Amino acid sequence: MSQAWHKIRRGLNTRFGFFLFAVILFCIKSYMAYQTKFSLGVKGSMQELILAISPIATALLLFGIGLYFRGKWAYCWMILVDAILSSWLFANILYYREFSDFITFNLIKGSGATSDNLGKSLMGIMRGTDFLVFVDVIFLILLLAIRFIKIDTTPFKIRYAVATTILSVGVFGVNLGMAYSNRSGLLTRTFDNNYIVKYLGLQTYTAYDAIKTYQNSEQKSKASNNQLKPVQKFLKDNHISSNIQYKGVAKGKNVFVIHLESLQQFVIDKKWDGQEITPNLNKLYHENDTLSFDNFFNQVGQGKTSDAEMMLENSLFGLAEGSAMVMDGTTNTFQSMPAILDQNGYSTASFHGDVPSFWNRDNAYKSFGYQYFFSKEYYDIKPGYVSGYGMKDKLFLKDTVKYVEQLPQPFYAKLITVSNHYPYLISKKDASIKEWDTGDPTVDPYVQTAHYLDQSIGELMNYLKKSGLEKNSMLVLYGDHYGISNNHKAAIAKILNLKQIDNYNLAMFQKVPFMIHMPGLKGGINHTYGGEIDVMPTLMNLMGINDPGAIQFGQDLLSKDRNQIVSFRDGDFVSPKYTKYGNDLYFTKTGQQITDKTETEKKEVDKIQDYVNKELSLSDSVINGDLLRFSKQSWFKTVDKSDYNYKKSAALKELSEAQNKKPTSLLKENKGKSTEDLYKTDAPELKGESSSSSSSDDSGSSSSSSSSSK
Ligand code: GP9
Ligand code: MN
Repeated sequence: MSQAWHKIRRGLNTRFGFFLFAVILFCIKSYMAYQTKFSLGVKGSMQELILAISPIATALLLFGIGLYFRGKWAYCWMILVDAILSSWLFANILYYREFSDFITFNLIKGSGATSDNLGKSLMGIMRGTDFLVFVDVIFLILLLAIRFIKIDTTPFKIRYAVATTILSVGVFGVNLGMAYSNRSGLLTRTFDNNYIVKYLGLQTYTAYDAIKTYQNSEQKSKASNNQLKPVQKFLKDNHISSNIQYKGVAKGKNVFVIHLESLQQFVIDKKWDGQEITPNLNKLYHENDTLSFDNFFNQVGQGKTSDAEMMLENSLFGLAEGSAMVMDGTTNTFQSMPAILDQNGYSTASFHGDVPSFWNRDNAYKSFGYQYFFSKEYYDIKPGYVSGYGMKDKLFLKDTVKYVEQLPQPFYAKLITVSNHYPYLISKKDASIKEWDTGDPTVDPYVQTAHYLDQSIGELMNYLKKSGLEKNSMLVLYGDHYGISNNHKAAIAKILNLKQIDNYNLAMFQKVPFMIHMPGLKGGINHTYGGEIDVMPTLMNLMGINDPGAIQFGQDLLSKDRNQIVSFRDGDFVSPKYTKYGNDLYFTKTGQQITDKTETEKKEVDKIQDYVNKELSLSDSVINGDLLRFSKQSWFKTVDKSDYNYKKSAALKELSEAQNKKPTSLLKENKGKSTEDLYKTDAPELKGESSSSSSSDDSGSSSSSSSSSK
C-alpha cells in the first residue's frame, strides 16, 4: 500500500505526473458539472460514454501546452488554463440556469447591451455548489503551496510534449467519430448548442462558436444580391394568399402592440387559490371582437424578448447564436413594420421602462424605422418605481399615456411591459394572489407577477375605453416567450396537474397568448398552429397595406391556406399532425409518442423537417448576409437611420412640431386637455394622488382585485 502511495507521490512530483493529475481532475469535474448543472438530454450508454470522454481532448491539448514550458512556468500555465476553463464553465452554468443555453461570442460581443440587467439576474441564481467547479484549481494550488507536490525542474523532452499534442488530436478524432456515429450532421446542423456540448464538450463548443462567429462577419462582407434568390424562391414556393375578408379591416386605425413579458398561454382561463390568474386578459380573450389564438407559439432563441421583437416586426427569425437585434440591429438593412407604417402615414413609437441600450434597442429601433423610443429617461421614476428589469407595469403604462396622447393618429405604439420577468420580484403591496406552492422558489412567484401584469392591462383597457382610443384602435397582445424554463419540470407538472412532464408537454408549454382586439372585429378563438413569425403578415393584411414580394417568413394567421408549421429556433417544430421536441416525435393531437415511424410518417416528418431547416437557414442567411440591402421594393424606401434621434429633448421637440404639422393627436382633438386623469390605477406607489383609484389596496392582501373586478 505504502509502496503504491510512494509511487503515486513520485509520479506527481514529475511534470508529466502533475499534468496527468490536473487533466484527470479537470475531466472528472467537467463531467460532473455536465451531469448535474446542465440538461444535455444524455440518453443511453453510448451517449454517456461520449459525454465522459468529451472533455479529454481539449484538456490534453490545452494543459499539454504547459509541457513545452520550462520549470515552474509549466505549472503556472497549467494552473492558469485550469482557472480560465473553470471560470468559463462557471459562467456557463449561471447563464444556462437562466437561458437553458450556452454563452456565445455574439452574446459577449453585444454584452454591453445587456450586461447590467444580466448581472442582476445572475447574482440571484448563483448556488453554493456552482463554486465546486473551482475545487480542483484550489486543490492543485494548495498541493504546490504546501510542497506536497514538488515542482519538477528537469527539462521535459520536446518530443514527449509533441506526442501529447498529437495524442490530444487523436482523442479528438475518436470523440468526433463516436459523436458522428451517434448523431450525424452534428456540426453542419447547428441549431442546438446543447448537442455540441453533449458530444464534444464545452471547450470544443466554444472554439466552434468562435469560428462560426468569425465566419458570420466574413459572410456579410462577401454576401451578394445572388444570395437573395434562394430566399425569394422559397418564399414564392410557399406563398399563400392572405385572408381577403379581413383585408384592411383595421385600415387607418391606431395599432397598440402590447408586449406581455414572459406570459404563457397556460395561465389564460386558469385559476389559482380560487382566483383567475389573468381575469382581464381572460375577458378580452373571450370577447366577440377579439381574435384569440390558442395554438400560438413563441419561437425565440437566446435573444428572448429581442427575438420576439425581431419576428413580430420583420417576420425574420432571431439567430441561433444570440440576439440578432444586438448583433445585426445596428448595421443591417430591414424592411420593418414600423418603417413601412411610417411611410404609410402612421406615427410610430416604442415604449419601455428600461434602459434604451438593452437588447440594443436604441440602435436597432432606428434600423426598424421607429420615430420615437420612449425609454427610462422619459419617465418620471421615483424611488420604489422600479422592480427587476424596469419600471413597474402599472406605473409604466399609466405614465405612457402622456406620450401616447401626443402621437399624431393613426399611430403604431408598442408597449413593452417587464414586471412579469424572471426572477418575478413583487412587493407585498403589489401582490394580490398567493404564490404557487410547487416548492420551486423560481417558479412560485410567477403567478403573482402574471396577475400583476394582468391588472396593469386591465387598467390600461379601462383608460382606452374612457379616452375613446379603444374604438379607433386595434390592440395586439402577445406573450414574448416562456417565463418558466424547461429546467423546472417538477414544478411545471404540479402547475399543469400532470404526473410527469415529457417533451410533448414542454413543446405545448411554449404556447403564448396572442390576441387581436378591435371593436367590430369578427372575433373568436382560432385554432390555427402559428407563431411569432406570422404576426407581421397578419397585421399587414388587417391594416390593408400591400407589400408584394416582401421578404417575410411568416404566413397570415387568418389565411385558410396556411401550412401551419411552427419552427422552433433549434429546428424542432409543431404542426397539426406532428410535434418534434428535444429529439422526440409525437402526434400533436394526442401527445402520443412515435417511436417507430411508418414509411408514410417518415416521409411526412422529413418533409416538415426539411421546410423547418430551410426556413431557418434562409432567414439566417438574410440576417447574416444583410441581404435586405439588396432588396428593392416599389412600396418601400430604405430607412435612413440618421433620420431618428431618441434623445429626450430632441424627440419631445419633434413630437410637438409633428402635432402642429398634423393635428390629429388625441391631445389636439381634446383641444389640449390631457386625458391623463382618466387613467385609474391602484398602484400603491400613487396612493393618495388624485389620479389613483379610491379602491386601491395597500395591504397586499388577496382582496385587491384591481380594475379587473370594477
Ligand atoms: C429588458 C426586457 C427583458 O429590456 O425586455 O428582456 P428578456 O430578458 O425577457 O429577453
Ligand atoms: Mn422577455
